[in-house]
Amino acid sequence: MMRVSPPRPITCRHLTVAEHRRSVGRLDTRRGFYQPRGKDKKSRQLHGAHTAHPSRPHPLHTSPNPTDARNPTAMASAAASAAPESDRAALVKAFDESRTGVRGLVESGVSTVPDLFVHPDPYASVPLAPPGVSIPVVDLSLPAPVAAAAAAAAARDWGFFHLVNYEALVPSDYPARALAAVRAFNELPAPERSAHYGRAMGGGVSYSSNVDLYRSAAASWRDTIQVGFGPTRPDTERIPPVCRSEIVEWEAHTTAVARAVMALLSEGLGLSEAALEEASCLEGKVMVCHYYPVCPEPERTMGLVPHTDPGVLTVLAQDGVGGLQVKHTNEDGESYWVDAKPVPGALVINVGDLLQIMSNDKYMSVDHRVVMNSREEARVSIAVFFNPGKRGDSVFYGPLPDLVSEENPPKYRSFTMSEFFGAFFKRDLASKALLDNFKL
Ligand SMILES: O=C(O)CCC(=O)C(=O)O
Repeated sequence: MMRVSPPRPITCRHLTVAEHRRSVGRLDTRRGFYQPRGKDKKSRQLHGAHTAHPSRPHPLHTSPNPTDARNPTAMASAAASAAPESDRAALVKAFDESRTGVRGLVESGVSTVPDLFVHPDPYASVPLAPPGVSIPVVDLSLPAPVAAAAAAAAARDWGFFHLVNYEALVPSDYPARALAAVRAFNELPAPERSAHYGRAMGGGVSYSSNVDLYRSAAASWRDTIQVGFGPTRPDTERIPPVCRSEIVEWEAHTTAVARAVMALLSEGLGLSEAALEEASCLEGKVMVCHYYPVCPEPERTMGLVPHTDPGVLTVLAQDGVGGLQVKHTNEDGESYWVDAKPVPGALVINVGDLLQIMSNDKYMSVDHRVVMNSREEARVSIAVFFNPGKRGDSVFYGPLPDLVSEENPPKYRSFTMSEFFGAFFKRDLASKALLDNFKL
């Protein structure tokens, strides 16, 4: 299953000096975003958010009046910028009913971030990492015991790592083909996209903006195709044709990668390499294909708010634009956000809440977020969340029995998957403490 080559001494990669300089430059730029801004709310409402982009005519701008009822995207964009706070629910609805997502707002020519999407001081809470800090790298071509030790250390200390040299498991044109196909869908003309828009997971597939749009305090700058691949298979005909075969193929390839990573992480816990797979952790899977459109004011919104993933393991492919950040707490107890800078050919792997529970806190599920950092290029990422597939009222999950003893008592009670996901869906993405529901 894994290609074996002579051990290489380094499994954790740190930034080069040139990369440090570049990242420091970027961090400074981003800090500069906190500087006082020329435009106050009123002037934005008067001049900014529904100004048509003069150099980019768009089919949605056929109406000279942006509130023309035949032009729902322009209506949503005008409403999103001009109505008072108390009308937020109506704005959310108008935006959702435009059926073209954040990409539709950009197409309509917004020149500022509409109030619906404004996050209060989005980048101020935790500092950015000092130069030289980067997430670990695990090399799948190393001998299994070496790779397992590296994966276990990364899962314990970071909850995140880059996975490299997995090519034995994935055709060479992936994940690039899948990322390009998702981009192609999101860059179709609005009427073609909107034909697929909807929040219901009909046949296990949906395309919408912000899964938690109606629950969150502020919307985020992204649109998402979501496909539930297991335990029930989706009706793949519902996946938009322009990215259908690539999405279906990528699911098979990520499953192969997840199997290999779960084997390493099982070994890292001192269990048999099949332990997590035998607990059905490869059988439940949801793929989310995110599109983060270009943003006129990246400093005022977020791509994805800080959150942990609820499941066992996430396999993420990202293009070269960047924006994913991981919260890390160092040995001195200092926390900061670390850029998970795109590494060519690498996948990002992270531990979810369920794996933290199953490992009895040996592995950590950590906060991560996506910052908007590009006014020029839209970002695409595809995450596949792996969860236990065996469900039902008599199937319980909790710390794996082989990992608990009198000296190492369970830190969590056991629960069914319906209880677990019930707790997850009650909260908005940003709220913490899913784990607290199950702590002993
Ligand atoms: O787009 C990304 O890089 C992260 C996606 C993610 O964290 C999520 O979907 O939960």
